[in-house]
Amino acid sequence: MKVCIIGQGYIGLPTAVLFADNGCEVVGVDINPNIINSLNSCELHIEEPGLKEKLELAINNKRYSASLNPHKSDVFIITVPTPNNIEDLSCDLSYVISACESIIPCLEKENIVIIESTIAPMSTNKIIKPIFEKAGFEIGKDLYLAHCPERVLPGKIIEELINNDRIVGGITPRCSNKAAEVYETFVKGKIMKTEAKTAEMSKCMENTFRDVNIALANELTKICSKIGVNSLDVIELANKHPRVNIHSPGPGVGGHCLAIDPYFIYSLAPDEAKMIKLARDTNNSMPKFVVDKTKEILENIDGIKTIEAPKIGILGVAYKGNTVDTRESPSLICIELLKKEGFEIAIHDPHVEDENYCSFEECIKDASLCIVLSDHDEFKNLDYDLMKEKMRNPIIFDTKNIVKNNESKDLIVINYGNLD
Ligand code: SAJ
Repeated sequence: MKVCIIGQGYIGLPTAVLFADNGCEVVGVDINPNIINSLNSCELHIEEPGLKEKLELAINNKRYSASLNPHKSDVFIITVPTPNNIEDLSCDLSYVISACESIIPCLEKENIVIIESTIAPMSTNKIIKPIFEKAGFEIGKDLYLAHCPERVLPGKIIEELINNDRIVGGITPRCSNKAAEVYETFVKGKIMKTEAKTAEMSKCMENTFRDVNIALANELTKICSKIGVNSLDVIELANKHPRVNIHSPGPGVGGHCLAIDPYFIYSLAPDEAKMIKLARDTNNSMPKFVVDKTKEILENIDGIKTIEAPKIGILGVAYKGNTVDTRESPSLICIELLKKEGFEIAIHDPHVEDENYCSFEECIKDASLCIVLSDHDEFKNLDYDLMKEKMRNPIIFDTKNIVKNNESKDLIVINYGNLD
């Protein structure tokens, strides 16, 4: 089977190498020439366990190549980003639309087109289907179109692509059957067939469910910090109940999924989607909460008023642990707010390269406080001795609850459990 995958990011690239790994001839297409050049030289632009080895194998076996243009294939899979439209936060389909238009010259009868990008409910029927009809195809008769949302967690993408159950939403039942056969190539989970609009809503709702649950944990933390209860203990104990699963509070919700997709539903029915919007607002309020708590912590340090602009060391800008991805990262908003408050800011992230970021040692040097904002493995066991030696005031504010309990009285670790 020949497979052409448009978009070689977090989803498109791992999907491409898995098809190649299972005997398919794969072309990975991207509009970014730098990505194409690096992929053809076997270099990754994203960080994902197990991906590099699979890419090397696919290139050596001549089953994978990257290209700026689509090639004739049996199957076309679209994995491009879908941001929010600025005005109303609805789903911006412009990358999906241009990806669909780009494959039209390569399309032949009996081809299968699959949209994996997360899209608002009704998009496949109302916007994507007409693009192919205009090009002369009859969907379900001579071209098969389906929405099959990706559902994998960055950091576990390869494992989850293979083992997760898969939703396949065809425009017609025949479209669903054709798309299901494609995924049978490597998917070990169940392949569940449905309509395109049901698949679209299911995917948006999965991410909304997680966002709402994180908002509940964040709200709990705010309440507990106000009345003097340890919110982390509350979560640990409440989660011992067999039907309770309170999520983890943090500095906010980032990434290209949870911070974006709930708005796709909200913009379609703003009067009804009240809880969904409130959860977004609550999670968006967390960077300000972090900054307010930072100010309170600093106010309690002796002699802090004599420093004009106290230095704060920021540990982590990635939206979550062990990734290079900073899209929608709450850490970036915390940094902006802290700068506006007049603090001197130094930033360190062992995964994210940026000329403005510095080494761990430089970051902590003379700092009155270090704030952990990403749950990278490197931050779980920090060099406490170095911190005690280099920091002006050895205090860590751990917003991700990952810093190991520190026995030493000379270094203070504050997390969401002991904020009061
Ligand atoms: N977060 C919390 N508390 C938690 C869990 C996460 O604050 O208890 C934060 C993270 O730090 C991060 C954000 O939420 O900033 C999102 O991280 P995540 O690990 O929850 O999810 P993503 O965005 O990396 O991946 C999600 C997944 N969706 C669900 O788990 C329902 C993944 O399965 C989807 O495929 C992916 O979105 C996507 O592409 O849509």
